[in-house]
Amino acid sequence: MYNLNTWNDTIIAIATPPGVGAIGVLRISGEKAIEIINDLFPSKDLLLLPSHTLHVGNLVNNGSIIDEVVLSLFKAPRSYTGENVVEISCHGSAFIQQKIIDACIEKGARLARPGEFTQRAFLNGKLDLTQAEAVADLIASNTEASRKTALLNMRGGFSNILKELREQLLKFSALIELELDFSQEDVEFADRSQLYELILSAEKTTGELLQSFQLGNVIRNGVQVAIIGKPNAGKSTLLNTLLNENRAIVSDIAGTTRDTIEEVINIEGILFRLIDTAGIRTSKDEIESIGVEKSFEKMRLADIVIYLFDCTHETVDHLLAEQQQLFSNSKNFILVGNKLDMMDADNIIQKYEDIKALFISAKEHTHVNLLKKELVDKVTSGNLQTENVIITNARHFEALQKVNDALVDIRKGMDEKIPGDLIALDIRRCLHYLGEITGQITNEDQLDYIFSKFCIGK
Ligand SMILES: Nc1nc2c(ncn2[C@@H]2O[C@H](COP(=O)(O)OP(=O)(O)OP(=O)(O)O)[C@@H](O)[C@H]2O)c(=O)[nH]1
Ligand SMILES: [Mg+2]
Repeated sequence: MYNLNTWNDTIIAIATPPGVGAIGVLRISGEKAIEIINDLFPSKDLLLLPSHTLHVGNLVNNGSIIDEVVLSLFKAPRSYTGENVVEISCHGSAFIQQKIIDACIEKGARLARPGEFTQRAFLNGKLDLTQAEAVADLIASNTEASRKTALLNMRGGFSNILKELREQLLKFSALIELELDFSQEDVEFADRSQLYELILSAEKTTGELLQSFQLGNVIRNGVQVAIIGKPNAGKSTLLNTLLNENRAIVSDIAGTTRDTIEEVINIEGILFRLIDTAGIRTSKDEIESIGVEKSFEKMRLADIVIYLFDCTHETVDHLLAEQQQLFSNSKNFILVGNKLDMMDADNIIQKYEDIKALFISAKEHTHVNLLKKELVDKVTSGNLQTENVIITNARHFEALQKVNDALVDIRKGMDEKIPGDLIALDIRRCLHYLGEITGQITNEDQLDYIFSKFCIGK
């Protein structure tokens, strides 16, 4: 449980990952941070030295040298947390790092809780809540797209949009509330048509942000792609080719893959979760039948389905029937003919002129790049603009939905010409949810929850 009364303590934690490295970095933050390190650093008086400077020397406790270190000095309020901060770069042994922590605790610091540095940055107004959350996303980012989105939000991309919206709504709510004081005189300070315009444009902004969540989710969690088809179509071969490794067993025995196999690849900065499945057929083999059931299950859950067929065997009629039955109203379905290397190109064009499919050779890697491009296009519909603000956080999504509902209520209320005091109520509701996103309105449980998901040292 976070207790705000303890945020005057000076806290310390290892900032680098656990284990042995060439260098380990510890971070200490709080009112006494510089004093505590100064006590352990005999060669200079840090209290007299300017902020944003580096110092090499020995850390010494009870007369014995712990390590030779480099100190980075940040004096309040010009630091990540807004407090006095010293970063200690020491040799990367876990033992040395622990000795430094012990020495600092002896001098009055305590161990930091997960996310406590970032929480302090938030409490000291260095970051708003969406920016603090973006810090956690940035640390967790594993693709170009997730890095870009998190970085943009950490720099305040999302919060700037919300801030602007909030300021405009505040202005109008102030005017409407002023009217209420003059209710006898029947005046309107708040220009109704301007307010109406504002609400419309705010609805548009929140609508776009809400829509971006789907893409945001994909950027954060990856896109599920199920590879489906009859036995021996070459599904496992395709998985291996996309991964560039022999992950799945390939053989000419129909029914080789019985369980689903999942692997992750990164294409143009987007994370795809590929799922190779058991070939679809009716089988007497109990285990294989369970595998086929699982294939259907994965197909239902997938964001994108690749239906792979063997173009040396498959008939157009069967494909059309399959498409009708399985994918009649799915946009995210890619029909792919495999074993192109076994067929003459003209033959293929003739044979399959009635269907829209991509032809590849999984074994020879032919046109696999086209398939990759198709996957990316499906996700982005041709325009993944990670320069735009994208919502990746379910908490923001939920609160924005409430903001959007409140905006709709304001607009409907105005259409029905309801009294100003009722409009003011809806505006306040809208402001409340906006404030919840950025952290201007928070409760302690919510903060606990958000920061407890960080790692220690951040
Ligand atoms: N010529 C040719 N053979 C291929 C190609 N792709 C796969 N094969 C062969 O087709 C056979 C079946 O390949 P798999 O990848 O095991 O097929 P699968 O769809 O995973 O089959 P199940 O796991 O049984 O459902 C193997 O002998 C592969 O070498 C291709 O592009 N060209
Ligand atoms: Mg297989």
